[in-house]
This record gives sequence, structure tokens and C-alpha cells, in this order.
Amino acid sequence: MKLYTYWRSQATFRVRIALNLKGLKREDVVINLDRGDQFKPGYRKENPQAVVPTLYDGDARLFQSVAILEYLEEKYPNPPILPKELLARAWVRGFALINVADSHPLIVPRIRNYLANVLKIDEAGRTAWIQHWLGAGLAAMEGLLAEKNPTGKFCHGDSPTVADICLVTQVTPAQLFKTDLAPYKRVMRIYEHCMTIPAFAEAHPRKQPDFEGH
Ligand SMILES: N[C@@H](CCC(=O)N[C@@H](CS)C(=O)NCC(=O)O)C(=O)O
Repeated sequence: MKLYTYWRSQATFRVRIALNLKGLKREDVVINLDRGDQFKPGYRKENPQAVVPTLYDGDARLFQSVAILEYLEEKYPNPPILPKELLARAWVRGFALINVADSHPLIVPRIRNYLANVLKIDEAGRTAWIQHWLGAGLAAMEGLLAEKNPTGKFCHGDSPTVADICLVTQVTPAQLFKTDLAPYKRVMRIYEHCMTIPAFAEAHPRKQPDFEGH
């Protein structure tokens, strides 16, 4: 498999975790989002949206992290990252979408650049924006865990699912942008537990060869 990746990309982090959990090997191609590599014509051909991740499984090109997770789950079902039971699957997908659909899209580079360059919002304003929307997602996750699974090591059941993957990719940008994590004790307990698992720890932005030390 070939993964177009960037160390800091949360969407790519999701895919790295899933590939590791399923024991699938990959070759990385770095797209430096800070240098604008995503807009170069060569990469636009791979991903017309100009975002990472893009994954090749042989000749098959895949894009959008959740679509990739679902593809991996269907093609490589063991170990599973979605529960068997219908309602549990819907809960896990719903939990994950708090990160994927509601928080993360508000803080990606193109949004941050628009806030800075078009709306002329200064760094303090942009940081407040990021912390606000990450905090809203974390509060929603904490509420769902309090309701369903107040003491578990994972969001659902005894093994990692897509919900844990997306909990982790909610927490890492919150840490990067110095969001107060103290109110989210259940989220943080699961985060810390996931980070004891090599598939998660080795996929962490800091562990990537292109990590730039932020
Ligand atoms: N919904 C997409 C998000 C993809 C995305 O926005 N990726 C970010 C990095 S996490 C990116 O490449 N951004 C480039 C930019 O905003 O210019 C997914 O989950 O794959």
C-alpha cells in the first residue's frame, strides 16, 4: 500500500492507526502541507481536493479517511474495527463523526489560512477558534462516554474501534493547540490507554519520519 501522508494530518493519522491495527504494511509519500505540496499539479492528479490522505491499495486509489477506514474494514475484516451489532455500529460511527464531520473540518489548514489571510483574524483569534471547536467536540464525546461507558478502556467494548481512532485524532490537535483537556477525563483515560497500544503509538504524529518538532 502507498499512503500520501503528512505528520501533523489528523485525517492521515486515522488511516495510519487503522492500517497498523490490521497489520497492513505501507510505504509513505510525504505531502508537506506547510509548504503547499498539496496544491502541486502532480498531487492534484492523485487527489483533486488537494488534501491528505490518499491511499493506494495496489492500483486502487482511495480518498477521504472514513471511506478508507470502511474500505479497510470490509476488505481486511480481522481484527475488526467496527462492532458486529447494528446499534453498536451506529453508535461508534456517530461518535467518530463528531471528530470527522463536526470538529476537524473547522480547523484544517485551508480554514486556518482563510481566517488569517481573507478574514484577517490574528493568531490569538485563530487559536481561540480552534480551541472552541475542538472543545465542543471533546465535550460531546465526554457526554456520550458518561452516558454509555463511564469507566471503559475503549469507547465501546474491549478492543479498539473507529470511535477510539477518532477520539485520538480529536485529542492530538487539542494538545497541539493547547486546549484545556482537564474537563474531559473519560476521553483522556481512553486516549492514554490507546497510546499504550503500538498500533496507535507508532502512528502518532511525533513518531513520523517527517515530524518537524512542533
Ligand atoms: N474529510 C477529509 C479531510 C481531509 C483534510 O482536510 N486533510 C487535511 C489534513 S488533516 C489536509 O490535507 N488539508 C490541506 C489543506 O487544508 O490545505 C478526510 O477525513 O480525509
